[in-house]
Amino acid sequence: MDLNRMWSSNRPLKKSYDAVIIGGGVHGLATAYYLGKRGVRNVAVIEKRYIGSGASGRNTAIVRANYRTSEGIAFYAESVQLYEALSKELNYNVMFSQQGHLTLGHSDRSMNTLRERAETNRLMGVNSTLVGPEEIRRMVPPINIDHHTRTPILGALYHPPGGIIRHDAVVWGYARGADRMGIELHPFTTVTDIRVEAGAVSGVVTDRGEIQTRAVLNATAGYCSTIAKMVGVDLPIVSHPLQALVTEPMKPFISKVLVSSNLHVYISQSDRGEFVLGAEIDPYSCYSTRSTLPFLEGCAGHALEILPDLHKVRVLRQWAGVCDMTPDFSPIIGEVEEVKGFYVDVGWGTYGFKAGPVAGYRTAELIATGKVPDLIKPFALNRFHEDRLVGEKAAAAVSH
Ligand code: PYC
Repeated sequence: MDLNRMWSSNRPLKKSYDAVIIGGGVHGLATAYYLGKRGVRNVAVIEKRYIGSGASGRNTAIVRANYRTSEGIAFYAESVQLYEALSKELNYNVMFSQQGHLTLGHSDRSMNTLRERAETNRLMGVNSTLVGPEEIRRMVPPINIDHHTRTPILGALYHPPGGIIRHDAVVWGYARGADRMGIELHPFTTVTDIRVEAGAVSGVVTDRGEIQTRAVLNATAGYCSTIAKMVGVDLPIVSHPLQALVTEPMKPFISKVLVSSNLHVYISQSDRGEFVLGAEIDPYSCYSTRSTLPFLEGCAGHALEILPDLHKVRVLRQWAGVCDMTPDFSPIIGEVEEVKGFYVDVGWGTYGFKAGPVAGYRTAELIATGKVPDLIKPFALNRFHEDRLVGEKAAAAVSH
């Protein structure tokens, strides 16, 4: 009997698949799931560790679509729509709590940026408005709107559809859904090389044997450059740690996601009552996922400027993940021009989890049909050679 209740385990690797997905996080699993729904089911998902062990299990589970560029807004808006329907789609409760998302501005400069985002969001049909300090306090009574602080709150970008989700449930739901369609999940399997013949992918070498395939998707986070190098492709990516922490659980205290565009801190309260906090990426590039005391001090200090009543709440746990940053703070999605059959869904910086459904849905469409969906065209790798950047830095408030 298979003791793993969610999906089949310990399957042998087959000699060939129609597609091999490297990375068993939300992006790889969502792509597998939507490939399955399109009838492409001879697919293997290869994951180096356990399912959901990378960025998918390390993020702070914020979902929103209030980006800056028309390309980014359209893309994330579809992701929010897919998230809204996901519990029903997967028949698995992903606990999407659309409680609303406030990006606080503490300077004229940041208020101008938030105003520009509100306008562009509305033009693209995404619900975002600017609100003032009194309205913010009505929504979040414990917030400190005192004007005499170092970083007074001048206003906020309010995005009602934004919220938080149970990130493990999303991963498990997609994994279970893919498994039920016959797609194979292979955790604890390491890809050591990718075979290329006459400019096209021909196979994948793993520590459990070699597989033939004509389609490989690099859906990894943290190590996407290492995988891309296996086919001779250099990605314009620098990896940085991103840290987070969770406190002991409290009674319901805030019912909105709070993000500060100047202090680079974000705070939400989970359904269990814990406060989940994070900060900007660490200022150095490395692959370490060790937690640090300076992060704890800085993040707690910034959070207390916004919510002083948290001062006696105890921190339970810290953790970190690795974020792949691109020069324009947008992802890289599509088939790589130089190597036929090599697809990437990478460069997700600090904004990957919220994009899992749309990235999976559209990447599956690309692999299954060979046609590039309009929504992912702007994120092709060649934009860096063609001067077509999609600048999202101002809307990725924690990636500076
Ligand atoms: O982009 O909303 C975001 C985010 C929150 C935490 C990390 N990134």
